[in-house]
Amino acid sequence: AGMTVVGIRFRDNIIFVPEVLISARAMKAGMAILEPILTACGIPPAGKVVMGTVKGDIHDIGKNLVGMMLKGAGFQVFDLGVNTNLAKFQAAIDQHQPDLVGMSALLTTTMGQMKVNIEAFDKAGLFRQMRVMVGGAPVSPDYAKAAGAHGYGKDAASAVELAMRLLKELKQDQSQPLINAD
Ligand code: B1M
Repeated sequence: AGMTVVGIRFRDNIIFVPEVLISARAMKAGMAILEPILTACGIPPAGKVVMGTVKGDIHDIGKNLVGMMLKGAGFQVFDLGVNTNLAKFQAAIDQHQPDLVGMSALLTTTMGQMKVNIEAFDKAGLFRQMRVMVGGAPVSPDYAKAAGAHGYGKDAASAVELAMRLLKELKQDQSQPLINAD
């Protein structure tokens, strides 16, 4: 709940990156104490997210903020780090079976990698089991749509709202029976 307040204040330009990083550090310290207790209680996470900065790109401040906020909202986050190629995303999807995959890009020269990855996920038939969200300074809602993403996050707070919405839509879709095209 505290990180939700931080996210909203950051979105509204009341606080800035240093304050968010300090809050994230405090949350991490708190989570280190709470995590073993929560695990022992068997409380399931809100959802699972695999995320990374795309191939060729080493910017990670924004991605880390988004990851922190998602953790604060109860998601289990598998962070693949920076310069993440398609094979690494695919291996993590195989291993963790996430509900959501999040991709971040800060360069106009690397954002195209999002489309390449999304097309590969689609080709592999992964959209029955997961949704894709994208973000980063050069990414726009129009680009996200053209790349085939299910959603675009402008900042860390909207990324959490988006993740909640995509998770809800995914669960609704999964509860519908598959229609046989034959
Ligand atoms: Co670089 N860099 N940089 N850089 N850098 C930019 C992005 C740039 C705009 C600076 C400029 O020229 N004005 C420019 C890109 C130009 C372009 O593509 N059009 C640029 C460049 C050119 C480069 C290099 C190529 C420079 C060089 O070597 N010649 C090089 C690239 C290296 C590479 O990646 N291969 C490079 C390197 C670096 C540093 C390593 C020095 C450092 C990164 C350190 C790090 O990340 N650990 C760095 C930095 C810090 C920046 C700027 C100054 C700041 C980026 C940042 O962290 N912003 C940036 C200029 C700028 O943006 N003013 C710049 C703060 C962060 C909180 O915001 O990342 O946008 P942001 O994340 C936001 C949202 O976008 C959103 O939520 C976040 C939180 O609100 N969001 C998501 C992000 N990911 C999301 C994912 C989601 C949802 C929302 O769902 C999954």
